Amino acid sequence: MKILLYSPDNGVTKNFMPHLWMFLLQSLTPPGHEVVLIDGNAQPIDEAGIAQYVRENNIGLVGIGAMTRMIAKAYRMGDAVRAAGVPVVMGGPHVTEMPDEALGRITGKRHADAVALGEADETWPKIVADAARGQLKETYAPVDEFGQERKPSLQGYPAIPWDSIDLNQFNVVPKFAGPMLKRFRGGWGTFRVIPVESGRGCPYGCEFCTVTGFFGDSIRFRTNKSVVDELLLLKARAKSESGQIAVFFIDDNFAINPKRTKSLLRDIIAANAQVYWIAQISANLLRDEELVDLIAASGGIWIFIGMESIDPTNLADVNKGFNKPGEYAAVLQRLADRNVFAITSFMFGMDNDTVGVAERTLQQIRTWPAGLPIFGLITPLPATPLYARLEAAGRLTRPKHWEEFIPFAMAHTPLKMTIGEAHAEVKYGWDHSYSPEAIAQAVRAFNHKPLGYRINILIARLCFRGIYFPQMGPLAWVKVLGENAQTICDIVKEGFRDWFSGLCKQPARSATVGTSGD
Ligand code: B12
Ligand code: SF4
Repeated sequence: MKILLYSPDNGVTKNFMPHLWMFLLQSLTPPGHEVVLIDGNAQPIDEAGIAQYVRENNIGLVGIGAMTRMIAKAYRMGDAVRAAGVPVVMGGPHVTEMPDEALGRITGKRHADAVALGEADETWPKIVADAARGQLKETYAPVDEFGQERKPSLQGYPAIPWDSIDLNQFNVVPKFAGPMLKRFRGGWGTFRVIPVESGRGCPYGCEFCTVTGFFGDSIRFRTNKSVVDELLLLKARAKSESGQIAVFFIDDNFAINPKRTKSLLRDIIAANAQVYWIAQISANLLRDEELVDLIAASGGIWIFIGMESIDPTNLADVNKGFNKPGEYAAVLQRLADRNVFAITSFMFGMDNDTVGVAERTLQQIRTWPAGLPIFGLITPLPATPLYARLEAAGRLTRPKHWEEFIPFAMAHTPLKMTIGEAHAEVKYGWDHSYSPEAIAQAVRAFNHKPLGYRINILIARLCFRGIYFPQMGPLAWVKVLGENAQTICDIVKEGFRDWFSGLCKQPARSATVGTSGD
């Protein structure tokens, strides 16, 4: 049987990396079946296109996975595939929380023949076998022989064949620049961000987060060896292409068990498996100096920190009181001292937020080492405690906000400001962090460091800008590059100066970002 796995785009932002679930399920597919992947972020496709694709390619089963914000598109694509006579199975966080919606038990409009609830590592082979026999069941749940929920162990995690997977669609380096950049600083002919998971689960139970409910508070890890082997494979591939690979450790909270994280990082270093890497770690776990040392030594360059708010009352309200705003500066400095920088994520529209929250937050941010601040609105995702609380209080203004995804739009009324005011705060945050002046200032903050750091922050800021400001087509990019021309020119001039002086000297390994091995 030929199987298509499809991940929809959200039509607004572009993902910079592929979705892991597609490669994971592909690797877990029993022999005898062929699996093809379409990620809508890289290969945009519409309803007519997918219907034509499944017909022309003799597809026997389509698997669709989506987060809440992509679910409306996922349903439309599922409808088109089913109308073409091909069965659809859906999985991922949204349909796990709302299986009846996908199966048409609420509205009568059915979008999927089957739904895979929760983690599908063990149910996927069964789904494929049932589909091949034409006997798909409606729901597949990860349960043991006694019907008790069973979270898959990650000890037998499959080897994802990253060395042979076609990753052309996820190359961030424009085609025209590739051949020239192949020779730049150890090879930048390609640059890709690849998702790798080292473990699953986070027990913290923040009120707005689906992770604790979905992956459970049972934390599970892959063996250090399987993670290290995966990194070595990726590193070898990057080298063979004269390119670069950065790994995004997509664990919910990469250092949730600091002892284990440290042992993994030590093994990465011992195996010379360092690549540039990014991970999500909560601020409280970054108090540990030894952990931060190992992060830097093993290739960590960006750490995503869910700061959420600088107001302890807000944090307590959403069960994230373990975040201590008073220590944010020290945490970020500890990272910056080791040349590791932070993506700091904030949510506005929280219950204790009032007008001016964005400026108050920016005042704090300006005192921290420069990084990548991002701003969003607190969003009631289905099946979260936040959703239940707001529903009970009658505060949901768009209880089914996912039926029509609107970026950066509240779905409930904040307590101390209006919805419009909350939207304005988010805009203020982005405007003042990603204007050409703000970008230039962030780049200047790295003036005392080697050029690699300035290139890193410039590219990252230009890309992250696109999370809020429409930046989808080439024209939008031309505009952004034009607006930031001065900063870009300064960096390019300095790069050429470095390059020429490098030509005159004995070749030496230049101090670029992080500690990626070679
Ligand atoms: C990496 C990641 C991202 C990446 C992008 C995704 C990517 N390219 O990988 C980035 C950083 C860009 C991102 C952004 C956002 N993310 Co995110 N992200 C994650 C994260 C940490 C890991 C995803 C992952 O790969 N997991 C590992 C894989 C193996 O798990 P999985 O995807 O769930 O797949 C398993 C099952 O669900 C199932 N499955 C999944 N799909 C399918 C399909 C079929 C057919 C079948 C059978 C089974 C199946 O099988 C898999 C194996 O068990 C998750 C949290 C988490 N741990 O999952 C949040 C998560 C998915 N993100 C979330 C959110 C809310 C967001 C944002 C909206 C945040 C924001 N406010 O901006 C944005 C939206 C991005 C967008 N595209 O519009 C929520 C989604 C909740 C929901 N109900 O939708 C999650 C769950 C985290 C949370 N805090 O609750 N995210
Ligand atoms: S620490 Fe992060 S992953 Fe864990 S529950 Fe809170 S928001 Fe979710």
